[in-house]
Amino acid sequence: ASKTFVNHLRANGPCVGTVLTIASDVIAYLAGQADGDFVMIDMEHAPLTMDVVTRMVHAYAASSRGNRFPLVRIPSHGVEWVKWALDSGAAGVIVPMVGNAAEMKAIIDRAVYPPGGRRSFGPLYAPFAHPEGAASGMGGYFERAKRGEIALLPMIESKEGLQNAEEILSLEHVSGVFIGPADLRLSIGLPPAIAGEEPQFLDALRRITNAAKKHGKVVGCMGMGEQAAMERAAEGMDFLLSTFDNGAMVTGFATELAAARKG
Ligand code: 3PY
Ligand code: MG
Repeated sequence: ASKTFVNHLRANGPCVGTVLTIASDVIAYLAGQADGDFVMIDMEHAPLTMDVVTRMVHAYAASSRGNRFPLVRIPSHGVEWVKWALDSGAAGVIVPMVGNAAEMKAIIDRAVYPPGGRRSFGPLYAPFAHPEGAASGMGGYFERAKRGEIALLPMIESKEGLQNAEEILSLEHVSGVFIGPADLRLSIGLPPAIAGEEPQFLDALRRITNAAKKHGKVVGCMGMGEQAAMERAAEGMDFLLSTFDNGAMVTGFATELAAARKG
């Protein structure tokens, strides 16, 4: 099987990854040296420009030698975001707040080359995200895209999305789902948090996970810390976001300073 995010999850899941929020290709490169499976470069809740995101995709791909998967979370469904994020050569795109199949079909249109959709061709920067580099050319990228190797991951994180999870996940070209626990909780009347024990929250997670499994799609969520990661994995999730760049830096500094002070 080829090196795609979905194949990697199938062979190695549950997998863990890092949220990158700092506008830095250096940090993306360093993240690739750690033993994670993927990163989510977050344009939704961090003010990253597509220029730095493109360089972050390339830096992570280079330092992980193409064996790990740079995903980009775009800020909205707009065609510019979908196009630029994919044209970076990212292994996949995560699309926030997908509520129903009609919205998902519009996103598929933007993300998939004809005949499946209407994505425009011109992935000038995509070859730099692959170990063969620019020498692989845009044609190599087109073949990869045609084989369905680029993950398209809608987020289900609202009451509406929950109700329509089955129809969203049944669509061709949808690789799986990424659950946004904080927004999902807000939408069902709970305080925002990335984990919780309320029965209605756990039931919502179960319903989305079951919808994904039923349609043979992968499912992921935030899973910060050992306990949350273990719980989500036990619920059948395939990929978990378990660290943030900013939090990891504070923890790293604090741990080393505390050790030095003791020494
Ligand atoms: C949410 O929890 O709503 C998210 O989008 C997680 O990144
Ligand atoms: Mg969210």
